[in-house]
Amino acid sequence: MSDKKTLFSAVQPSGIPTIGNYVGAISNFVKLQDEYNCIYSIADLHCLTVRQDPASLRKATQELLALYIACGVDPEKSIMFVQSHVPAHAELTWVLNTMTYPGELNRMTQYKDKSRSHADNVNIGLMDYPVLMASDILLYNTAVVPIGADQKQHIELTRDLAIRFNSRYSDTFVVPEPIIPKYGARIMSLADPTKKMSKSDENVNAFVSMYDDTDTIIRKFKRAVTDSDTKIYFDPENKAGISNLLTIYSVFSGVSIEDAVKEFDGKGYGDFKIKVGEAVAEGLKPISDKRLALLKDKAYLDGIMVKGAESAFRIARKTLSKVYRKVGLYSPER
Ligand code: ATP
Ligand code: LTN
Repeated sequence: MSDKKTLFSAVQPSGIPTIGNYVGAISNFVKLQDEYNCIYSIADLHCLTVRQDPASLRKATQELLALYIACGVDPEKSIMFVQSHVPAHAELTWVLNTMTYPGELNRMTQYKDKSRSHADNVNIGLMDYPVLMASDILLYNTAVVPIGADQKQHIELTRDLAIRFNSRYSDTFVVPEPIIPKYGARIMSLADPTKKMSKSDENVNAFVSMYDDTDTIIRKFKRAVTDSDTKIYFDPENKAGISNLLTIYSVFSGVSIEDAVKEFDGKGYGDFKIKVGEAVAEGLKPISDKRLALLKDKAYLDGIMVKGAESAFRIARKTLSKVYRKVGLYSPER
């Protein structure tokens, strides 16, 4: 291992990733690959907190690995692995559970939101979700975690748990920092720009998925909810819909928000929406092509998964052994 700092992040294979996941997280996974030792996980255990169709979950797990690679995560540079392939994640969760208070978990925004949207299945795992996420991060001596804005609260809990453990026992965990992009940390729903774009939204017009084709993408942008004004400028508070489209356009076209505002000065909303759709479709096309090609080579993807799990396992096991020893779990001489 080099002397670069470690970066860890993950996405749940809980459905088809959206351009929100791409802009807020995956595109930054690619950009940060040279600066850090990167470890990217597919958080399948987290998915179980919401009811899943088993066959779809298995398929989404393989597809997410293909998507990481298609977006530019390089298996020669970064470790990619499936969370459930490394048992230390669940094991460290148990230890950290004994140091986490119910009040810390039931005030989490995501827990409150998901308890509302999955009222028929408010399970202990849903509440414990942030402790599993803290374990993911802390096992790898992680310095930085690139995430969208919605996950910031979970990183704060991770930091609290690391500090609590370090002060109760002795210095063990690195206390991680979040990396949240300046623009695009919270891509909003196309149907309701006051809500986060989410892959589990039941309205398919609310999100653009990473697997949508060009016609679907353009149609969804044409229907995007904006406002009754006619001017195009960046003001997330008063013009949430237009500002969201400007952010998406900026990320996909590589033009700054200021330049995009100039480019669309005096143009109508209709033309603007089509241009945003075209920029997104153009950006996603090579990713789609590569993803589909990768999915034809299951042996290649499985090979990367196995290799990734082995590398992750080695690092995670070391941290877990240290933790077990420090809390007083006895280990016999072998
Ligand atoms: P679900 O809708 O199933 O709860 P999710 O998309 O919110 O899932 P993940 O798949 O685990 O959750 O998200 C992976 C990463 O994508 C996280 O870093 C998250 O912050 C980021 N992300 C999710 N939605 C957005 C969004 N609308 N804008 C920016 N980043 C996002
Ligand atoms: N909870 C995250 C996904 C996730 C994650 C992580 C992100 C699971 N483990 C560790 C960063 C680091 C989400 O975005 N919903």
